Amino acid sequence: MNPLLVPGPTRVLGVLNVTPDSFSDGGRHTDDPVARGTALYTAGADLVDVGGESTRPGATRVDVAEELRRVLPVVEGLVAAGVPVSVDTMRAATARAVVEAGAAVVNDVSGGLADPDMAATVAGLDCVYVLSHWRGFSDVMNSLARYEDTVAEVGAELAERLDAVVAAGVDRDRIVLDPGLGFAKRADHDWALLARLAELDRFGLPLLVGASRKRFLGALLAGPDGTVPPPQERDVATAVITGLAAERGVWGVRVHDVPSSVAAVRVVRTWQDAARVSVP
Ligand code: PMM
Repeated sequence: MNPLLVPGPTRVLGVLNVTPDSFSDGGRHTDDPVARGTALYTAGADLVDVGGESTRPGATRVDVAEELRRVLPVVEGLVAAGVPVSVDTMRAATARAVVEAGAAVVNDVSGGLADPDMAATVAGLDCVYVLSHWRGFSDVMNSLARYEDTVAEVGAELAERLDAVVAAGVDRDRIVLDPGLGFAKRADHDWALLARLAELDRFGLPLLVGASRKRFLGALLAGPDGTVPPPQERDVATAVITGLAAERGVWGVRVHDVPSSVAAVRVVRTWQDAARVSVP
């Protein structure tokens, strides 16, 4: 089994967006992304998730050359510093280049749908593959947020993608599933998926949850006058979700604020350990 997937405490993936336009930290970390990524690792992240293309609603796409120009030097720098790296990309060419540069995880928010070559490419690479639920690119995804039964449909669509990716040659035992919170989902869809996460356990695969600072938390925390707090003020709510997800046994959480989620995972682990010993 890939060492990253050996059962253990919930992994914390620290977000490192190397983009000028990501919704919560776009443009803030472009000065010295390797230093920022190394700091996330030092703060307790198990992996640093490097992304060169914003997936925020309405974002426009960058081409593969630009994506590689943004992420490859950062991956190389982090790998050289001994930091385990995941790369957030929907492109097969980028996935290949970053894994060849030492990245351990390909985090594809499109579940292989955005690039028809992704699954076959990942099949030939030595990496973990995060397969997320997705229905369409950022410019159209909000119009695709229609469900009769969100959890059942997301589960069925994940099952379809899982079959396709496995048929293309990716070993099932290196796949992580992600419900894709916020991707073609409204707040009530996101909450339903979190509340019924256990229904995704039927795949017998590790789960990743990416709730960090997302719109549904902004809506949750809106003031009485409807003012929505900025993404940076949603970290406490994010850490609570990390704790609940850890308690449920998810494999990983993808977060912007690493220390608060590391603390949440540690609380849950210590609580669970204490429940197993008898103290006089
Ligand atoms: N969300 C974002 C980007 N990448 N990857 C996974 N696996 N799951 C997610 O929920 C996810 C992701 C969205 O936003 P950001 O990078 O702008 O925070």
